[in-house]
Amino acid sequence: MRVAVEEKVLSENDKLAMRLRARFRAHRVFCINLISSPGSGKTALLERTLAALPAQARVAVLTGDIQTENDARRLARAGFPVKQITTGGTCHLDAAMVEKALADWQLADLDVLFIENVGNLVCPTSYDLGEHAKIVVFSVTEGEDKPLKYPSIFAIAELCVVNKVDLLPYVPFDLARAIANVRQVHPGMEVIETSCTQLQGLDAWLAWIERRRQRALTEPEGGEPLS
Ligand SMILES: Nc1nc2c(ncn2[C@@H]2O[C@H](COP(=O)(O)OP(=O)(O)OP(=O)(O)O)[C@@H](O)[C@H]2O)c(=O)[nH]1
Ligand SMILES: [Mg+2]
Repeated sequence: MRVAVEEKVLSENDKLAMRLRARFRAHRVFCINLISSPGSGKTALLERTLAALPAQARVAVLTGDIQTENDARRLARAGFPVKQITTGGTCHLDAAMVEKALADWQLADLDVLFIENVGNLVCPTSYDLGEHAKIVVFSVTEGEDKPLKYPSIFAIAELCVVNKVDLLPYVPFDLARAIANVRQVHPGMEVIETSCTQLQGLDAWLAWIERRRQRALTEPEGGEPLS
């Protein structure tokens, strides 16, 4: 019974996600969905990303949280449109929440939409938000075994950002083993090492976004090229 209900909820989500994907395509909006454990640095990475962009960049952020508007407040300082989605207990964002949050935004005004999911390495994995790519952020304080313990998100994400590498001298984290574990779950997965405090790896991250955006514009998955 429980399985049947979950399947129904998921398929309803998939329908809404398809609708969102079509809207992103129609307006040439590149959308990425950042997923990680609580505290890995999703908001910090987005703060650094927004700070690196020119003021005229056409970007916006939806940030999900169970409680509080803290992340939206942090991100709004950069001056781009930011909206908090407070789930009130739900451990992931779903496509209905994203659709509702976008209702009073003009997608035609955007080139990139960042979605910061609720801090959780499990539940957000199953919910399509119509994004082009899921990205997993994995910080060096979490232990190098996490890709093996929570393989689904590492299998489905297109990119793994290993964050907080400035802390490597202070934590027992074997970076080479961690990356090997990522690639055991997802052979060939791209990995970018970042430090949001020491501003390391951010150029590679920004370049990845632009490369992936260009790919989305020219070779959309399962559809006509964006016109
Ligand atoms: N040393 C170090 N600290 C970092 C780095 N990135 C983020 N932090 C710190 O880690 C803590 C959590 O960062 P957040 O950006 O709030 O993490 P988050 O993934 O958005 O957390 P949730 O939204 O609660 O899931 C904050 O105190 C950040 O300042 C980093 O690269 N190095
Ligand atoms: Mg956050």
